[in-house]
Amino acid sequence: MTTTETEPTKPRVFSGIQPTGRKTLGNYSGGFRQYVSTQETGDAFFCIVDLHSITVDYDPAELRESTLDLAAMLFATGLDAQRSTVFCQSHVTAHAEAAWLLSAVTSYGQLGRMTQFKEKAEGRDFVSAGLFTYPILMAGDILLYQTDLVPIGEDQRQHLELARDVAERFNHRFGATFRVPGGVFPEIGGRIMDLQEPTKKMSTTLSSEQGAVYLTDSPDGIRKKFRSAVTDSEREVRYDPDAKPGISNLLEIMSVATAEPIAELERRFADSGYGTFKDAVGESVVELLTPIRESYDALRADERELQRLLGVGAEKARRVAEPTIEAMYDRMGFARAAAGRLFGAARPRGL
Ligand code: ATP
Ligand code: LTN
Repeated sequence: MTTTETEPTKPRVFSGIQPTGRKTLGNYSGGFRQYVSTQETGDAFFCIVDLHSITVDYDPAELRESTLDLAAMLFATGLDAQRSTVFCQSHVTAHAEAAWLLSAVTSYGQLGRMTQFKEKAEGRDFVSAGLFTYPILMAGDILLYQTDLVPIGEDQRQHLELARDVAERFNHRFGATFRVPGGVFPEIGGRIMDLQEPTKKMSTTLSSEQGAVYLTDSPDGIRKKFRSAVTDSEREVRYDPDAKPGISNLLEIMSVATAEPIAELERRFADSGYGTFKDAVGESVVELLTPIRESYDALRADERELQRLLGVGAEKARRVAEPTIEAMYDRMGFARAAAGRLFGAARPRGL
């Protein structure tokens, strides 16, 4: 007798990261580090979300460069092109199409409640419509791939919630089309704070030079930033984010860098002054980032190889996104041309 045992399918993993500015230790903690660990367990897609980057003021020449910078950093932090699909959002036109179609099932009121929109719009002379509709594009990114798991930092929780609402509303209105994705958040380091203003998140676009640690900072630059990190007037290394945001942030950072539990770090530094503790945190980050920076420099030097890898990724991504975008058009009632994309294309994965 033959049995046809089907292998359990791996969860589909998807995340996106913007090619703007220099990537920070916060991005490492909530982003890169989680991409590498989820790549081990799932069928993973990582997208350089260049279409998202045009929602705030930007320079076209810089965007081109920082797209390759980010591709090099994704591989330098441990993504393996054999196992993960790394690609650029604008290379797969279904992303822009999905955003428009999903705008029909996205609530204007919910978009207005997004904290990232409010923070980024505040005090600007010009606020683009794209900054407002940004979460719809992100929902499309995720839903096109029938994603199970989305590794992200805490700041993206609200956007993921919106993506889930959009998926459910579409499924309800037009018939089952999307998987409803879940988030993967780090236990420690889901929200790394600014070193100078520890009640605000360390941000690519909003932090000051001294407040953010960049993945390409020099060892001495890193040491200096930690030495001048804002703490409090007590002399106790204790984890208490409400009362001691600066010290708690440093404990989280060191725990991320060394994989040691926070309680153990508290014990180790119980009798040290803040100066000794800050130096130790800085040194642990130097140790974490030095090999990454070296690998980044080597990978970034070969642009053709980076472009080749992104080309391979885009081809795979297009193939995987195609059945979903087709199903979306179909279920929403669009008459499809006989040539080109076929009416009644393959059903999306698992539905
Ligand atoms: P901005 O700071 O301008 O809002 P960003 O750095 O959040 O931009 P991305 O580079 O696209 O935007 O973020 C990539 C990933 O890094 C996301 O999953 C995000 O949640 C995570 N991330 C960003 N900042 C932090 C932080 N301070 N702590 C933990 N995770 C973070
Ligand atoms: N909005 C996210 C970037 C992003 C993303 C995504 C993350 C765009 N599309 C899809 C996860 C899944 C940010 O600002 N960090």
